[in-house]
Amino acid sequence: TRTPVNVTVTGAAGQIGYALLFRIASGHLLGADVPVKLRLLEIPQGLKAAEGTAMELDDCAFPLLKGIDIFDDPNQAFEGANVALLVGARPRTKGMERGDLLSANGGIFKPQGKAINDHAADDIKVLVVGNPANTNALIAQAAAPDVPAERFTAMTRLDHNRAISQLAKKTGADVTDIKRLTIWGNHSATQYPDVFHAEIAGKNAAEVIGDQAWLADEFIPTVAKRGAAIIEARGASSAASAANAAIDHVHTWVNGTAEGDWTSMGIPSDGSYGVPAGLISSFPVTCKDGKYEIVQGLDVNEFSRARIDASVAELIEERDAVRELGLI
Ligand code: NAX
Repeated sequence: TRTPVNVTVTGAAGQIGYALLFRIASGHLLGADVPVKLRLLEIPQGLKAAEGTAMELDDCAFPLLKGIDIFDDPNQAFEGANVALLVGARPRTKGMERGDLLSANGGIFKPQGKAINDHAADDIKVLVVGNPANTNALIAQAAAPDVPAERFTAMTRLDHNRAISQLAKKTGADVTDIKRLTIWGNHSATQYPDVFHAEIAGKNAAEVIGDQAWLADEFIPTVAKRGAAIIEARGASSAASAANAAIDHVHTWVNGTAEGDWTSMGIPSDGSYGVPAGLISSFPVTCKDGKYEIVQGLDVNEFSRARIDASVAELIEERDAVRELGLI
């Protein structure tokens, strides 16, 4: 029998946590044959609710779930972690300046990065979901100098999945017919969903759509502002779809991308496509044997270049701001 994989989830009592934990425990994160142990991290006010969720997890009698431990100390929560999902973050509240937001999140992600550095397993893989996800990932990574930098990733898979769904709706294709879509840049309103290399049932997506105005005026803003549209409709931010994307991100990272396809992940840039090295930016990636690689050699047209550059400029500003604050 396999040794259980330790999965640490922060913000476990939040709404994404509630949608996420049951799917991890039922085998969707790593595979239907991989036993897991959950290590939940919350702030003290969240512990009671996390205990309630743990009771419900017990009540599912999931065959793969081999234990649940709950902590309010990151050093304990990340002990032996093989996978860490950093979901808990400080949301922007009314009147909060960007600097305040970044420093509040620095207060969360810097100690968590240090705890990962000091306590996680050697094969630790980190996904940051909590916003601003790319820059929070950068803060955690900077605090973990002994962990290979490429183990810190940020989630743009929800944007990726949203873009696939919008393309399927527009063209009448099945979501499974859409391949090689790319989200570039920051997980924010500046992100760039790129269809120029995407395929719909084997044909170039941009040619199938044939309407650059739809891309610029409908598709890109719909994908980029989907989070706000969900809040408007549900009265709460995306939770189950965000949890689903986190599951997809880690599952793909661990188990690989399909032949001929790729996915989107926020990862430390190696300088590819003119994105300054070290920034955590979204790229097209293939995954194999638990490692990812940036898809190389794509031709970036003018339309795409301007939009990638704008999102990367925002990431540079965020990086400079957290540098200024001494967080990296
Ligand atoms: P909730 O407010 O429901 O839950 C957050 C939980 O985190 C709370 O239970 C809180 O007590 C806990 N928490 C806060 N600080 C913590 C700390 N230092 N250690 C451990 N736990 C801590 O938010 P939820 O809707 O679950 O969203 C979580 C984060 O995901 C937010 O930052 C949100 O902006 C972000 N999102 C990111 C997305 C992405 O695509 N990257 C999409 C969905 C979501 O908006």
